[in-house]
Amino acid sequence: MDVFVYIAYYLLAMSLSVGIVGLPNVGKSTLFKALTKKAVDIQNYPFTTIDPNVGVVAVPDERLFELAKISNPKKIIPTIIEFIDIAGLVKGAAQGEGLGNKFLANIREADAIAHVVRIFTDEKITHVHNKIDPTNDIGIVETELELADLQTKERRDEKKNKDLPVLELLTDKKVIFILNVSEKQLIDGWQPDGELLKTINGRDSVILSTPLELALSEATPEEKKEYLDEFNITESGLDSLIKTAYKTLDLITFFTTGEDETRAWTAKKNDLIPKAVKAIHTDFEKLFIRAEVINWETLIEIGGWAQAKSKGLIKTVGKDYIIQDGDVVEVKI
Ligand SMILES: Nc1nc2c(ncn2[C@@H]2O[C@H](COP(=O)(O)OP(=O)(O)OP(=O)(O)O)[C@@H](O)[C@H]2O)c(=O)[nH]1
Ligand SMILES: [Mg+2]
Repeated sequence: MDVFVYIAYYLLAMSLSVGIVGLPNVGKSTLFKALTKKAVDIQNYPFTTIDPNVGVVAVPDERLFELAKISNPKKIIPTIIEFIDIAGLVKGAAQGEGLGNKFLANIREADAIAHVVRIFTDEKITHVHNKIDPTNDIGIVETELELADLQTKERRDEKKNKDLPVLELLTDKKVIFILNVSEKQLIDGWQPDGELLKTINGRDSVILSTPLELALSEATPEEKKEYLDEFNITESGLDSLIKTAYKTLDLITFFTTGEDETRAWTAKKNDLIPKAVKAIHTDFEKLFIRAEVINWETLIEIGGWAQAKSKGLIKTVGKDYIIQDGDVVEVKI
């Protein structure tokens, strides 16, 4: 296998994936296009789009750039998250309607679901049920996922094999609702009404306008600032989506830094350090002896690793240390 393809697959295997689902014509592909437009630096990730429906996106993290100021590394590498553009679901998908099975298989592969809900009105863009009704739309998608889970459970029972592993159910996956509003609704400060809030039921949601996100992803930094001011928002909807995905999936970021590269890595909250540093190198989990750890902010305040060391601010930790968000780590093997 071509070495770059290998690296790209390796990175994908390590990253977390979010599947974009929803009814047809709600803006999933427009969102996906915007996400992949802001794809990670091509130099670090040779194939940002391996499959036309899978895109690798950098996780925005200002701390990475602050940290890099200390060591002036040759490379700054963000951590990544993978998004999958899934075909629109129709009623009956669980029975194989539309792209039924392919659709459900794609969702199974994802760690979390981004459920795009159409809020925008546009007579030119057909709504499958000819009516903007977010609560009804969410209900249709969720019913199909529940039906697919029922089939999974039935198949499991049929086999009457108690040793069969408990299959992961689609409805167990974490969901982030993406409420796709028009640019006008965004300016007007649109917010979900009581009925929609009840449907969302405390789960995470992000309000954004996909055509605006597409424009933002193609804009220069100056233009981006102008857009954000015009729409009276502090960050792009995609940035807040990526950050929300992190929160929804209980993920944290830790860093490694040096002259060569300053890099962000993903770990699960409450991971022990040997497990977390496996992201850096698969052998690190086995070979781990101890690590030196300092919070990123403390490191910046003190001005560098050597200064922190002489002041006794670097902790030496063993295998039982739980990695913390914002840790800067040097692993000893
Ligand atoms: N007015 C308006 N049009 C939008 C918006 N988002 C998407 N569209 C348009 O709606 C059409 C469908 O958008 P897509 O992003 O392809 O929708 P999709 O959810 O991927 O649709 P399927 O793949 O068919 O399930 C396109 O013509 C988009 O330009 C929006 O926020 N406002
Ligand atoms: Mg699409």
